[in-house]
Amino acid sequence: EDGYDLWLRYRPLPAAQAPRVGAITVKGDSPMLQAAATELQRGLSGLSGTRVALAPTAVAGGIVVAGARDPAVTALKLPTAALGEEGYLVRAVRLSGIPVTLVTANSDRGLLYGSFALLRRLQTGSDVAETSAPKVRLRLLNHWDNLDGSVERGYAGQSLWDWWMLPDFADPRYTDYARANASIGINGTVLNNVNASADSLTAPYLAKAAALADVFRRYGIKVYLSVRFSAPVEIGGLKTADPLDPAVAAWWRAKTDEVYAAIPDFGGFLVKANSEGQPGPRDYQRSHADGANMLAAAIAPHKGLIMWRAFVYADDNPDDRAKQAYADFKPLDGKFAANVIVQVKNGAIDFQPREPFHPLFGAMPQTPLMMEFQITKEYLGMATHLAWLGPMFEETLRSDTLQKGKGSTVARVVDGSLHGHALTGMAGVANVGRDRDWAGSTFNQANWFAFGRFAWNPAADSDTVAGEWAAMTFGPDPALVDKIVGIMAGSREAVVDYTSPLGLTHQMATGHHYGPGPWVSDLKRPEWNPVYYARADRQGIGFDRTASGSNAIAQYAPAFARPLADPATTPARDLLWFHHVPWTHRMASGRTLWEELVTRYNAGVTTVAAMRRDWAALQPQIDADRFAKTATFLAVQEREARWWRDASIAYWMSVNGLPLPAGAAPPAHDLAWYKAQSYPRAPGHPG
Ligand code: BDP
Repeated sequence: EDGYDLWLRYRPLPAAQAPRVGAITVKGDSPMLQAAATELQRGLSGLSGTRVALAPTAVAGGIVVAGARDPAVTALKLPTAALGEEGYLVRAVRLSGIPVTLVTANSDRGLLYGSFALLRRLQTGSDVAETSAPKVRLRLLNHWDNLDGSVERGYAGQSLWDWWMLPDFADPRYTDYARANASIGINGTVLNNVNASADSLTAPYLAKAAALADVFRRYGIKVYLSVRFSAPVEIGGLKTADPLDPAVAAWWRAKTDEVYAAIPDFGGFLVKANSEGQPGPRDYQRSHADGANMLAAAIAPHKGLIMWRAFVYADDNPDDRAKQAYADFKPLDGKFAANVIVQVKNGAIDFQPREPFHPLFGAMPQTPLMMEFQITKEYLGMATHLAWLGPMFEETLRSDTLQKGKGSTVARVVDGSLHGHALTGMAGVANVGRDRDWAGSTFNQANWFAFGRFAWNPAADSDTVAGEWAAMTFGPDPALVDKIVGIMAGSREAVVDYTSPLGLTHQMATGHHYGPGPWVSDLKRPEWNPVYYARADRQGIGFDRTASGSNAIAQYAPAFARPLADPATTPARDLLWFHHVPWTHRMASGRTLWEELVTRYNAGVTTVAAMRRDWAALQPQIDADRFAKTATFLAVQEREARWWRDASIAYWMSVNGLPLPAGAAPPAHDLAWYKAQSYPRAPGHPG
């Protein structure tokens, strides 16, 4: 058990639960249906412990995969219209008189998803009946993979894509990657880093991307590329990339035609422009809409899409970093072409362990917005720390923007229902690489799984998703699943607590973002420094985003902003995100802010220690390799949670001059020791 099989392990179920399947009948032989048949055979044979045969016609007690237009299925008058293009229905029926489990859908893709759903239901010991359709149209992984094989913010080894050997050799692993994605409904993948090299648009690299598309197609996965805005200059020989220059537009039209000649079902382009040094339309005094619309016009004849990122903050803009994306994009509402979707990170800064939802959600009613979550744990302990992100996805998606009254949740912005958009999407920055276990740790696999489940249904429930994953990954024993879900449930909150409690943010060390660095103040741009975010001095701590400060709260709906104007009505978890308060500020708990802060740091450490104990108790029930690796990682995490806590407390004491609250353990070392820690060649860090 090295984790390679992910949640598609298909180990024999206990006799009482093992499926007894007559045979599998798949009506149709498209490549996608062949993929469904192969998966069902593999899964059912594994779960039942005996080889299950494929049969041309339905047998009693068998499984039948058949489209909704199949006459035998039509005769059943099932509610298939509501399934749309990608949904499925799984149900026990009598098909032409024969009792079978039917998987039906309006498309081959729906049948593939239904087949995976049936397997999931069996793996989790659930009743097989299920009807489901995705609420979001684009469910995409974003790979931050470079053409040299490195992965920006990747902690699971080199890129999966062997660009050197492509297009000739398609590693069998690409198929397993596609299977895993299809099993959770992911229907597209952006192959390369948003900090893109123009080379990915040259003929040799398009041929390589086409070879990947050929593998992914039968799993319903479309290929997309990140593009560099200045590509017309870098690989096209033009003097400018000005989006309003006709020669530039013509170059992109020709390039797009070339892309579609290589990949007829290509999905579209993802663009990071005028952000962190990337080129973009602002270089030519044009707006983000000018840039996006020029690309949109080039790709529209092919029915392709432009995903334009809103992750922008400028080095010459002295305003609060948290306000800058809204300031740039809100005025462009209604100005984007119909095939543009604006991709917005979950929070306004940058994938921190906790951020309030991004103020753009709900604020651009005329523009489709897609969610961007980070699955790879850049700021949450990289590969080693166990941080289950389900609660983070859930917290953001359930946040009520109040933009159209109560119930205007971020989930309803993302699924398009709030403002009536059909173009909807969710992107997750991938956490996979060439490590045998794909994600660097067993529990990181859960975050990939969760992303797919939440993209399918933004109203999903974190504990339920954790339970599914745990049953599929470790076996369906309910007692075991409960314990694993228990370990996962509080893990992200623990990371928040030991790194950045009570709304603190961006407190990590420079560059690689691993380990504590609250003292860092010497970086070129003010908003790259942790001290910019904490604003701590002898009197108090926190970033004033009310009217007396940056007034970032005014970017939210008035009803949402109102309670945030006052520390007393601001949720404790976001206090220092919105307010600068005295160390002596009295919290609802009765403790002073300083006491509360130290309490939270400690709570983070205590939770990790408990997770570690709970995991140790599961040893008899978990296979040796996966048990041992997780146990080791939890030991690392406990050590590093203490390090984060102690370094942070030592630093705050140097700033506030206060004694340690009664009962708190003093830091293990002095501040100088923490400041002196180095991180030789930490992974995932560009440059
Ligand atoms: C930040 C990462 C950086 C990415 C950037 C982005 O540190 O490596 O390039 O986000 O999303 O979180 O573009």
